[in-house]
Amino acid sequence: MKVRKITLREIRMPLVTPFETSFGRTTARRMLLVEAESAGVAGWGESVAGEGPFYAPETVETAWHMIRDFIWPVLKGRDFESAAEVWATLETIRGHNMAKGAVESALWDAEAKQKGIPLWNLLGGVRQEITCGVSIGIKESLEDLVATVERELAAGYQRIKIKIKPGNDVTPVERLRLQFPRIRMMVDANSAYRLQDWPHLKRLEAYYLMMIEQPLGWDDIFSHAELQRRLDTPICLDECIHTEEHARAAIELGACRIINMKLGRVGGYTPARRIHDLCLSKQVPVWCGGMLESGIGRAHNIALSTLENFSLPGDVTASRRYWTEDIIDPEVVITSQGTIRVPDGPGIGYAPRIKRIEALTARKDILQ
Ligand code: OSB
Ligand code: MG
Repeated sequence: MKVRKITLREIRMPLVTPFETSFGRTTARRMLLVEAESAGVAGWGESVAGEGPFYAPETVETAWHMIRDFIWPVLKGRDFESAAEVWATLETIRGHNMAKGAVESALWDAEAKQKGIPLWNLLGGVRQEITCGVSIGIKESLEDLVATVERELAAGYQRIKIKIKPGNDVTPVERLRLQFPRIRMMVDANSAYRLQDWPHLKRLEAYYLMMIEQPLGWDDIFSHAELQRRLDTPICLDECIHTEEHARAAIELGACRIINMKLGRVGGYTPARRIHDLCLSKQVPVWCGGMLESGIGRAHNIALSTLENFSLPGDVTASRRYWTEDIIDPEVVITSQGTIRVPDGPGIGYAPRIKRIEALTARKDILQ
């Protein structure tokens, strides 16, 4: 597969409701979409880089720069046997996984479309229905939080994750546990605590959490190992895992017992599958995280979630939780059982709504 042309678009979409984490509040998303053309077929990818460097170092702006000035020059004119070869050719570029992941995933979509098969199939997925949980941002009040959880449970979602930060942790967790004694529940701190906070984090253990996601420093695997030794609740790492080497270090050091997988954070399907296989061999479950994606990124998360070791509900949810109108057709919907049925069509299996995408486009660049 020769990559003839890449179209970059930055689109802007307001969120249905603001999303607050320990690192900030998001009211609208700017996202970079990649349309990669190969043999007359268009593959689509989405960079999950944020507006600012607050979850990870990359931003929309750095991803744009990397794709235009470094990734495209490497890919231009190359002829690949398959998308599985793309990631290795980008290895000379250090880091910038979200930029790489956007392009790499678009080429996987293109390859699946060329072969006329669903992307999940090309990836080696094993299921056609994935289980879903929700990630709930920090709320103004406990009443608001309880009402939100009630609504998500009524919609069918199988597990509830709430964002926490110092000063807003034990109280909401206790309140939810009292109200919902039997639900599957977890928390995500997005690196808001230090190791010396461990006695405070230990108080969360009274509430039967499935896991505590990324409590400590975004790049601090070692301290998570220290913390995991002091906790019975499994730690799940998100921000810390950017490479297969990080995953290996985290598992061997005992820094986590579960890994949150994000295509963008690790740089595409090739590294994601390697980390997946490593975790499978070490009996470490993985689940698919989310980054407030548009339908394009959502579709990729659905395909990724079909791999064997995605054995816990992910943060992959219906389009309408975030967008009044998504950019794919059909939109992502969940069943009353809290699952998403994986589409059967070629590639990602959802059609980009080109007119709507163009209407939302704030800037565009064609690389050829
Ligand atoms: O830490 O998982 C995270 C959103 C933005 C940045 C980081 C995270 C999140 C979420 C939202 O938790 C997951 C979703 O897309 O629903
Ligand atoms: Mg997280």
